[in-house]
Amino acid sequence: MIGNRRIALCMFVLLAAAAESVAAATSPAVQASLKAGRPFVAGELLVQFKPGASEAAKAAALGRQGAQATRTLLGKARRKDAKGDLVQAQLGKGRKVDAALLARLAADPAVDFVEPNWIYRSQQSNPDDPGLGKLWGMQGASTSPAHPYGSGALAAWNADALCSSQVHVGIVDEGLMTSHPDLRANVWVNPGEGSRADRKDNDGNGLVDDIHGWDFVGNNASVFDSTVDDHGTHVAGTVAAQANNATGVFGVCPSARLISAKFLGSNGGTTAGAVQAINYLTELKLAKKIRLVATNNSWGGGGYSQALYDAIQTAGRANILFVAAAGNSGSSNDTTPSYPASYALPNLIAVAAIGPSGQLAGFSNYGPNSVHIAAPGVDILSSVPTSKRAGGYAYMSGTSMAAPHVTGAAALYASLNPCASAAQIREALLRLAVRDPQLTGLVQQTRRLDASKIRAELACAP
Ligand SMILES: [Ca+2]
Ligand SMILES: [Ca+2]
Ligand SMILES: [Ca+2]
Ligand SMILES: [Ca+2]
Repeated sequence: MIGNRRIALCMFVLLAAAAESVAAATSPAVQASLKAGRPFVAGELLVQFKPGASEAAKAAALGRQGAQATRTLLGKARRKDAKGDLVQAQLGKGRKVDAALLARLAADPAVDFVEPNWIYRSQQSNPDDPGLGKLWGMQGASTSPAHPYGSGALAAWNADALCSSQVHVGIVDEGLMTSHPDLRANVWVNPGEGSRADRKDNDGNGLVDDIHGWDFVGNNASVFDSTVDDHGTHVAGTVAAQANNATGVFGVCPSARLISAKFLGSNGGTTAGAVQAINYLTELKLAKKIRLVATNNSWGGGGYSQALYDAIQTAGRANILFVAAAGNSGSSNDTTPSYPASYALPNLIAVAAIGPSGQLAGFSNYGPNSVHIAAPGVDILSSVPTSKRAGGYAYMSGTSMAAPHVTGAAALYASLNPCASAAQIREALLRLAVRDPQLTGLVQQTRRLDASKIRAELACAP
């Protein structure tokens, strides 16, 4: 049996656009911004009409795309240049702003150009999530509020080094609460199944209605079943809880898409479940060409398994990083291996937990040869289900909570470096880590996670 180990779990309820194929008519810069997942107001457009376009032609152009003008931002008569009306428009219900819609509208003879209504933030501003002051793991030495041993994810946010919604992460764990108010915007929807269950395996992968992932414990599509999915929901929140939604907390990569591969139930999980869960995610990536860059694996305790080793290695060949909690036995993985953290594979990062003092947590496994990095894992506030329907927040501690800080950082790096391989992401996270003498003899090269310096740095091959 593989049991997810966690300790000191105290509950504190605090508070309750994928780009399609792009036509040439949309500006390449707008396409690139869409692709990068830059935020915009849902359903809103800015439309620049040509100077000669009649009122009827303008209304017809919008109407054909299910849109209507809500106001004129700049009328032709008042303009100093030779352009026509600049209009703000609203899409009808059920329509969304994407590259295809922009291209269709831009191709209309009445239209000069069209773009999303981008959302800007003042630089150096914090997200408005009320939990910010309690998220020591997200703070950094130079942020406000500051925490010297936090991951520095907030500093990356402040520097506009933003997470992309094109990046996907697999949560191999319990299930996760897909309706949680701080997660639901980032829960993956399988494009091959659509958002509505129809009891058909529409994408032909052998799993009926795997809309948000799959439950390998119950062998069914419901990846959230009850409050027993609190650990998976908590881990998911640290990776990618939504930021700047005036709600709760936020994750290290707060726009990344979360795919649930549930294999831990109330009695833990098994090698069979873990292998299926990991292979499911690898197959999804290969079949659907989604940018699934990492899996989070906050579990351990089983014996050595060649089958599990093979599954992780296969994921690596598909450029999926495997982020593993080092274990909560307070022992050395160098002398007593803890699986899966101790599999020596190039796509695996084993993560130890530090507390707010920067010291290794008493429960955390360690190993200067086999544990690669440390990250915040004590008194970590994140999302949980408080009932079948209600989402809340709770503090948890464990290497289970440290690993998702690293997984989120991997997703953030991949957001800013879209051509990075798993090996390059791993190398970058280890290179950018802070060397902390408190971790001497405990963690390889005394590394502690530092997401504050994650930036675009890799060019894509031409
Ligand atoms: Ca399916
Ligand atoms: Ca279906
Ligand atoms: Ca289920
Ligand atoms: Ca939030």
